[in-house]
Amino acid sequence: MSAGKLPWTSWRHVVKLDPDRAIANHQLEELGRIATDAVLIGGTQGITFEKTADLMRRLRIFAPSLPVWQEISDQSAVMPDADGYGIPVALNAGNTDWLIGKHVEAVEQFGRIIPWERVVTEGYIILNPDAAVAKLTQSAVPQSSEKAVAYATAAEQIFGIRVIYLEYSGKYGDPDWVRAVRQNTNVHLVYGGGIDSAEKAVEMADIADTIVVGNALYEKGMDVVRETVRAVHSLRK
Ligand code: 1GP
Repeated sequence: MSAGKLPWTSWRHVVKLDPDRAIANHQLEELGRIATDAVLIGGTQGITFEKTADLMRRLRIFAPSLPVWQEISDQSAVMPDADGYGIPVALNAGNTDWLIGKHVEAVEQFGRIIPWERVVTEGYIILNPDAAVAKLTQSAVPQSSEKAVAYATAAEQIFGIRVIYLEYSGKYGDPDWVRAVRQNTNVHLVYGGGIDSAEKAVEMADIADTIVVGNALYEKGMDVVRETVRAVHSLRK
């Protein structure tokens, strides 16, 4: 964000919806009733304009009160009517396209029409070497929590990034690593990966500012979302 309060700051529980995966209208309706704080539309593979537009349109119809943000991974699928945009910067990408290359291309092409006041930079640290995003970005996955902290500190202090996303996508992460980053930075800390129960949600939400639930919704259904939202909101922070 260019100025003011980051919308992220009040979000404790976010659901990530992948346009490449099927979700029924009644599930979106249910999602609207469960008090998750926001929906983030994003994914790594198979993202097209058509699939993203369909999901966006149905969210507006069936869950009209939910804030819908889009995490942009492909500039051909940008939704003009999203409430805001997360721009991932893959801090540990081996392929610099995902660190700055694609961002420069997008600015060259769309710079004058990008609503910067609705854009948040997400400094991703990819921590699961088996995740699709690790392969796509050819990530150098940190081998120690000290290295993960160094990435986060460099992002915060050198690059001025205010949101760090610890991405374990598909795998439950190590709370000690998340805690180490928490204790050594003042960023808004987002955790995502493998949250499929109230216990895991509480454990990570107790450390991070925002937790993201993705895969479990598709694998286990809406009960997981309900259970994790309730668990997170029972914590004081
Ligand atoms: C993925 O961090 C999110 O980008 C959530 O991870 O799909 O493992 O829940 P899961």
